[in-house]
Amino acid sequence: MGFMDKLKNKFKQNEKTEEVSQKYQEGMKKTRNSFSGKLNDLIARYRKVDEDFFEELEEVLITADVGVTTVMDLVEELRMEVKRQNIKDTNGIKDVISEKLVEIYYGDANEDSEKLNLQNDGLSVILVVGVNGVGKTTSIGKLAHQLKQQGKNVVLAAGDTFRAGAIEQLEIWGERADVAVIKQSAGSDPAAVIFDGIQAAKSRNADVLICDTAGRLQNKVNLMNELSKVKRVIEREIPGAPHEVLLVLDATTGQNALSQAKTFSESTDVTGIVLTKLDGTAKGGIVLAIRNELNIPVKYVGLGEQVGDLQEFDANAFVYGLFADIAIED
Ligand SMILES: Nc1nc2c(ncn2[C@@H]2O[C@H](COP(=O)(O)OP(=O)(O)O)[C@@H](O)[C@H]2O)c(=O)[nH]1
Ligand SMILES: [Mg+2]
Repeated sequence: MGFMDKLKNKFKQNEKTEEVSQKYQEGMKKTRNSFSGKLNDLIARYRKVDEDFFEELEEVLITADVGVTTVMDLVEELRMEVKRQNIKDTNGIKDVISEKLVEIYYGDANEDSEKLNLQNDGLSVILVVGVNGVGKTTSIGKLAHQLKQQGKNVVLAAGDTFRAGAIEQLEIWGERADVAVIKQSAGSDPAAVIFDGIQAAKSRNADVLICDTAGRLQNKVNLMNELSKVKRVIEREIPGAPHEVLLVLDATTGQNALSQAKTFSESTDVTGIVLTKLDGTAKGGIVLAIRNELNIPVKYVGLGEQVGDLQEFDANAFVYGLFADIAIED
């Protein structure tokens, strides 16, 4: 049985994973159409797996934003695997590619590395950072909704006091998810809002506090200082917190997202990535580049604008979403 069939069976085994796999297939339509189209074309033209095939494959992967370093690693692995399995024609190659993509995603990490790090007991604090417009507030809203549905007591802190309408936007999500939103007036000190949020979360015996922040990149030094201050307040109030610092990146910005990740991780300990708008790009390979080149796990992906479109990242569902049409053809 090929790798894609194995994945399909795995999803079929329980309704929940089948549903998740469906979400990925829909959300990754653009990437799949572009990537699979090119790959099919390559396979049809070459038939034989040779050095020219690998070179063109490298190009296809780089066009999908997989990232040069990751592509080199991947194709090297493929060369060895093809030799090991004595694969001569391009027919069997898709299964090998999909399997290697999953392998290269996880590297030495285990499959639980994407799970949100929440305390079993007491308050967990999640700090959400990222530049303007990447989808921080939206993702916080979606996440709050999911956690609430899991029976958790959630509080949100409106730490973006800078952007016009940011507080109201978070309040709308708060109403939708039926969770409390702690705020001050626009322009106030974000660290003071987060401080209030912590006190409110404590007095309400909340399980999770999610902190929104501003993301003006025009003044990088200021932004990083502000985030450090917010983080210090959290650390001081709750030992061991924040339990997660989630960096939100917009998948449609491609390699730019990668450089944002570098900037942020230089000044804050980013514990996980939320990669939004995967549905809006044909270059979803960026997930692999982020994981492999930054060594930060992608914890969530945004596959659309609806509440249910924020999904825990799952490399198997991702790769299946990338190849699903091909697998059905086969
Ligand atoms: N298609 C799509 N749009 C998204 C996704 N996540 C966020 N958005 C949209 O991106 C825009 C900016 O989001 P917002 O949460 O305000 O970004 P923030 O400035 O980082 O807080 C909004 O119009 C969102 O609806 C996603 O996964 N898919
Ligand atoms: Mg916002």
